Parts: sequence; C-alpha cells; structure tokens
Amino acid sequence: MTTTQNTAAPAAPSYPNQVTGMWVLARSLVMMGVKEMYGLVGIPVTEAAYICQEQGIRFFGFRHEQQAGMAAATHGFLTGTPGVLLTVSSLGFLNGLTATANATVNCYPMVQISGSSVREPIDLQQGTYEGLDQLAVAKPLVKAAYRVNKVEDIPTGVVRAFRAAMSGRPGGVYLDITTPALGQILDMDVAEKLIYKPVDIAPAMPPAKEAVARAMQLIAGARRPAFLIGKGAAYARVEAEMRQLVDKTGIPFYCMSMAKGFLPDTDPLSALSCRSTIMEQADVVVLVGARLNWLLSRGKGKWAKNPDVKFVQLDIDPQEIDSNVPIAAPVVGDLKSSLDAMLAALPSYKMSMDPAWVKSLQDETRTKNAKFAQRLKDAANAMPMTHWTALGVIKPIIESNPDVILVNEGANTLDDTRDTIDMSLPRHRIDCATWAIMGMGMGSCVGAAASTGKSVVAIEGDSAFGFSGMDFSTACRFGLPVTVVIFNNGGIYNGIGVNMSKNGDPAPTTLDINARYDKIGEAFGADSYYVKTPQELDAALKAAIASKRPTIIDVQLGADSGKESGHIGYLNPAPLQNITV
Ligand code: ADP
Ligand code: TZD
Ligand code: MG
Repeated sequence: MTTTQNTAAPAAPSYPNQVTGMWVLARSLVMMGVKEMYGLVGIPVTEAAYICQEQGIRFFGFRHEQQAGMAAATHGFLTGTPGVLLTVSSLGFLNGLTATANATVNCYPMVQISGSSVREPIDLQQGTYEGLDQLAVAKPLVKAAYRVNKVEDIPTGVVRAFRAAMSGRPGGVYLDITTPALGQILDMDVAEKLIYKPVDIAPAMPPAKEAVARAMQLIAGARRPAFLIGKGAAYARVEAEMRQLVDKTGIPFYCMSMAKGFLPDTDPLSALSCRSTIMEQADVVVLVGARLNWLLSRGKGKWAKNPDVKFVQLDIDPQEIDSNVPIAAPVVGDLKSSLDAMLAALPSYKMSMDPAWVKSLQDETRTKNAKFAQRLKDAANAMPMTHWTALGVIKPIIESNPDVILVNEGANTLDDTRDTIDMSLPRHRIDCATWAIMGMGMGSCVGAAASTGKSVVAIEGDSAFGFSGMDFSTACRFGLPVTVVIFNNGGIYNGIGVNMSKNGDPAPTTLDINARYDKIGEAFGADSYYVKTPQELDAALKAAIASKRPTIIDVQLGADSGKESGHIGYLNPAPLQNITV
C-alpha cells in the first residue's frame, strides 16, 4: 500500500491566465459539489484527472472502468448526488457504460464523462484512434446523453448532465466531451464566468391533492393493508416519514432487498418473512418507491390468488403506474412530498385495519424465524462449511456492527445472506439489484467507503468475486476499510454442476474449489485469511472489522454447498432435469 507520486504540477497552459477545457471541466465539477470521482485514465482524459485532483477532488483510479462505474453508481445511491465516472474513448467508454446502464435500471444517479475522439473522422468512418460514435451507443441505455463539442459548452453540459441524473426518477447520464473541446484554450476570466451553480437541481414534485385523498381513502378502508418499501424510498431518505406513517397507522411493512434496514428488519411491524402471505391475502398494498417488476412477480404469480387486491403506488415517475397491473390509487410525486401530504391528511381518516391481520403476520414471523434459527443451528458444525454455517457465524458480527455497509452478490451467497442477516439502518445494503447482475462487488465497496467514510463488508460468491476481484487492489491502494469475504464453493451455484463434456473439461459452472483467494490480499498488502472452520471465520471477521484495514477472507465451503440458480431456478427456460445425459 505504498504510493509513489510524481507531485509535479500538471502541465500548465501555454499562456498565463488561459485554461483548457479540462480545467473548465474540473472547475465545473467542483462547482457542482463533487468531492470524489472514479475512473481509469488514458488519452484523452489523463490530464483532466490530474487537474481534478489539483482542484481538490479525490480521484479513485481503478483497474477496470466497469468497477469505477459501480463505485460511482453506489456513491449516487448512498449520497443522493450523482457519482462521477471518468473514462477514455472506445472500450474504456463501453466498459464504463455497462455500469451507467445498470445505474439507470436501478434508478441511481450517476454521470459518466468520457473523452471521445475527433468527430470528423468518426462520422466519415475513416479509422481514427479509438474512434466510436459514443453518443449514439450510449443513448438507448441511459436516462439522458449529451455531447459537448466546444469548451464554452462544458459548464452547461455538466449542469445538464447533473440535472438529468438527479431530478425526477434518478438515473445514469452520459456526457461526451470531444478531444478538441478538452484541449481547447480559453481565457481564464471568460471561463470563470461560464461556470455556474444550478438553482433547485432536484425540485420537489408534490402530488395532486385528489391523488392523496384517493390513496388515503383506500388505505383507511383496508382490513389487511401492507406497505411494500423499495430502494426508491431508501434513496429518497424518507425513513422518518415512513416511521411516522407506520407508527400512526400500525400497518405492517415489507422491505425489498436493498430497502432492508430502511426500518429495522426486527421491528414488530416488519413482515419480512411474510412475503407470500402479503401477496396472497393483503387487500390493499401500498408500494413505496418499489416497482411491481419481476422481483414482485409483476403483480402476478402468487398475487393471482388474491384477485381483489388493490394497489396504491407512490412513485416519482408517472410512467411507472399501471406497468403490470392496474393501480387503484397512484400518488405521483417525490416521496418526501407525498408522504408529508399523507401524514398531514391522516388525522381526517379512521383506519379499519383488522388487528387479527397484524397478529397473524407476527405469529407467522415468529414461527418462520424459529425455523430459520434451527436451520442455522443444524448447519453450525458442518465440515466442510456450508453457506449456512458461514452465515451463522457472520450474522451476529454484522448485526452488532450495524453501521457497516454490507455489499452482497452471488446466487446462493446473495439469497442466503439476504435472508440471514438483519439490517437495522437504511442504505446499508448494496446488492445486485434490479438486473441481478454479477460484477458490482469491488466497485461498490470502494464507492461506499469513499462516499460515506464508513466500513464495508462484502459477502461475495466465488464466481461473483471473479468479475471484479482485481479492483480489490483499488481498496488497498486507497487504504479503505473494506473487508471482502469470499464464499468459495468452487463454482457458479456450487462446484458439482452438471458436466456433459466428453473430454474431461470442467463443467460450465465449475470454478476453482482449491483457489486461495486470500493470496490476492497478500499481493496488494492487505490483511488476509484462509478459513475452514466457524471459529477461524469468527476470529478473522472480527479482527478485520476492528482493524479498518483492507482485508480478504477466503472462506472454504464444500463444493456441494448451494443449489442451481439459488432462489430463482424457476427462471431457467427449462428445468435442469430435462437434460438427458
Ligand atoms: P426495489 O427493487 O427495491 O423494489 P425499484 O428500484 O424497483 O425498488 O423501485 C424504485 C422506485 O422508486 C422507482 O420506480 C423510482 O422511480 C422510484 N423513486 C426513486 N426516487 C424517488 C423519489 N425521490 N420519490 C419517489 N419515487 C422515487
Ligand atoms: N453474468 C452477469 C454479468 N450476471 C449474471 N447474473 C450472470 C452472469 C449469471 N450468474 C448469476 O445469475 S449468479 C452467478 C452467475 C454467474 C454466480 C453464482 O455463483 P457464486 O455464488 O459463486 O457467485 P454461489 O454462492 O456459488 O451461488
Ligand atoms: Mg460459488
């Protein structure tokens, strides 16, 4: 973790009192309040990164643009202000774009700024250095995309990009700045005058009065109501408002994966174990910053047993309403304004909720929790360890360190961790989210630690870790308090997958059961542990969190731990057993 630095000042513009487009970009970002940015440099953005650092912005240099993008996206979700990703042209841009697209799908605000090559030979397809029509490629995948062709437009480009990322439904925005614009020279006093701070960049969008009344009427009349709280609510930071609404109405709530901890998982009104019962029996369901997408069976599946259920939906995006099933009471507005309006209206309504509904959910929670505790107990001494053995050890450690941000990806590693570890604070769980992607791990760790200053623990499947593993070195280079726990079961889902090869090749799902991921830690000066027993895991994780140093823990599981596709095997096009070997 030593750094060798050339601290010479960045190349000065040729003339005193003149600046380049890169300087204008850096100053525009400072004006927007940017304190951290993430990226990977080269022609034509290297000097832009130097100048950003010189202007006081921390620049987190990564090994792969996708991970720098995941860091920026996580920064956006956790802080409510866009994370900034800086990439080079062509492949660097494309690598980063995967994260910007993913941020858009997840409604996280981020801005990818990429240098691009000279326009004319790109448009004539004459074969220029890293030539690609990046704006055209980005457009269909992001919330908004802009190109700046001349230095004078850089401040406007930055403001437009930030406004698009943050206002309304947040998302990923692409800002293309051409090489000539980055290098163009301007008098400093002229440049200074162009740079400005936008007024009210993410305006409140209060809902219509009638919409609030319609929703309140439905909620008040419900016998078996429930709140379904999504990561949009966590992003909107409305935990205080929801706390009041839950306390005043007594309505139970269910938090989606990344909303876990928005209100504590162990709250008496938390119905985390009762997802199916809510789908099958609730009469009014209030979606609070949660889409009725595949993660909620698109309003079908188990909901089909409950044809009379009515939905209230609180969302900032009018196009989200009726996406899958009719919404009886849409409340379109920003969540803070919508919840404030509902709280203000609440005294005029009398709730008709059946107390037996809450009691039945609480009884079910108790029974399910006891069953779950038994499952962990049964696995406690398994040798080799299973996912459950390891999670039984990790659960009390994370739960007694509630301020640690949990990053989590994998299949079984994701599903089992989510089900095992109770969260008690909002915005402390970052996972594969809406697209269920692998390869968000190390970037999210760096983005979470850099943007909040908090400690991070990542629980990673061995496959999941492979997508971003090299960027553990970025956490090391910056000395961040990041602990990476790798569940090594030797494969995608497990290490004993179907193998139909005729020549002894490994199965498509098979990875490296004997790999020593802890050695990666050694390579970069991190603390590292290889653990085979619950006792060793317990000691390693406690030491790692206490040390606040980058740490990697290779947890040896059995190759048979984990099932095909974790909890979502039903999404495979055909059941595996249909394959005739
Ligand atoms: P989950 O995966 O947790 O169910 P989703 O990502 O599907 O959550 O849904 C988040 C929703 O929250 C999106 O539809 C988005 O438009 C909405 N949203 C994001 N920010 C706000 C906000 N400030 N006010 C209202 N809705 C918001
Ligand atoms: N590639 C990308 C970008 N995203 C994906 N979701 C996948 C591939 C497919 N995939 C999953 O859906 S989960 C997973 C893959 C490759 C890895 C599961 O293995 P793991 O976890 O080692 O991370 P477990 O504990 O072995 O299940
Ligand atoms: Mg695995």
